[in-house]
Amino acid sequence: MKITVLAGGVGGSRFVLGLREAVRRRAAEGHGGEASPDEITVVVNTGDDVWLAGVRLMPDFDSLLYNLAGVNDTERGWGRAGETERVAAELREWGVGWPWFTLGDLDLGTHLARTAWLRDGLTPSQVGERLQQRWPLGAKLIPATDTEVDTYVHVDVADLAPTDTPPPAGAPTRAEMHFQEWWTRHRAAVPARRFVQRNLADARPAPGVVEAIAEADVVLLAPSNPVVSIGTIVAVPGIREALAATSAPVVGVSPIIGGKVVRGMADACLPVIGVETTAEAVGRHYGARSGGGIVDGWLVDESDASALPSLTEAGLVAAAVPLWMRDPDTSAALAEAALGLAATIRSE
Ligand code: FO1
Repeated sequence: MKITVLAGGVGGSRFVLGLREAVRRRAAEGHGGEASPDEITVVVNTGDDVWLAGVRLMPDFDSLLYNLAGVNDTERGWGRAGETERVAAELREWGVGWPWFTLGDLDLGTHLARTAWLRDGLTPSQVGERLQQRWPLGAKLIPATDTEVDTYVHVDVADLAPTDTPPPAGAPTRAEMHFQEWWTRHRAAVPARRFVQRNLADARPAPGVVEAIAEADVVLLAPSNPVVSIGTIVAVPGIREALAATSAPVVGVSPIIGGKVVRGMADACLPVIGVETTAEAVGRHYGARSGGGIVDGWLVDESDASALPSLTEAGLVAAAVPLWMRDPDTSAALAEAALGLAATIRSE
């Protein structure tokens, strides 16, 4: 079975690890009777990507790469295990990069390799192919687009530098910063007024992305941030259309449980696009494909089971299952539940 997942970094990594575990268990039990082994393709968000200290970072891609390779730092939730920061200390002395953003030595190895290959003329997706050859990941990673569609956050100057002296007449009231500064320096605490993706109009799906969606047997939306991870993937011209057109059932997993974000800062992003921080509101936001949306199925946590009738009314095939991913077993169970809902939809 060909399974294609749209995913961001942190929530996405856990879900994809669970999906890989579920696929491995199915293989051990004989693929559920199917001849061909299951294949996982992950379409990865590139909105978090940033140029910093002269190197190109692709945080969500690297999160998935490191997690699937088993070399990720499990405490911090990003970067490499066993990391050191000798170069980062020097960069701080030189005043290069961001003092609040740590580029570890091992991690810099990845960014230097990526930047060297980009300077040799490779595209980001070709760079990604080379990077993932180093470890047997059990899944294929493709960046959503080869165009640099970095997410920028618009904030009010007044929120950024609170002062009681009124700004000089004509001074700008809005400031724009890269998503990574908003997230790592300000911890999303400065109210975002708008998210803007650079070069979006010129962007096209990276090679293999449309095929991965069109030829899939199942398409899954990981429980990633609906605005700055899933939203930024679907905004790439051609990807929403591919989701609408695929014959595969499309099943999404809510990143919100009981009105709270599972991890990350979806609650700082959803209000910006006028969506309530609830499992139901996000499901409606994605919308049923039968009504022009992007999903057929929607998984919510058991604690949100009361939303099922209205989600069904909105045209979604909804189910309530345990959504917390605490370990490989619970993550694999969630992935199985998503595959199970897809099978139900396909059989309807
Ligand atoms: N997140 C932080 O909170 N602080 C950091 O210093 C930091 C450094 C960093 C370096 C490379 C990288 O790939 C990711 C890094 N992250 C850091 C995490 C990053 O902000 C997240 O992975 C996502 O981009 C946001 O979901």
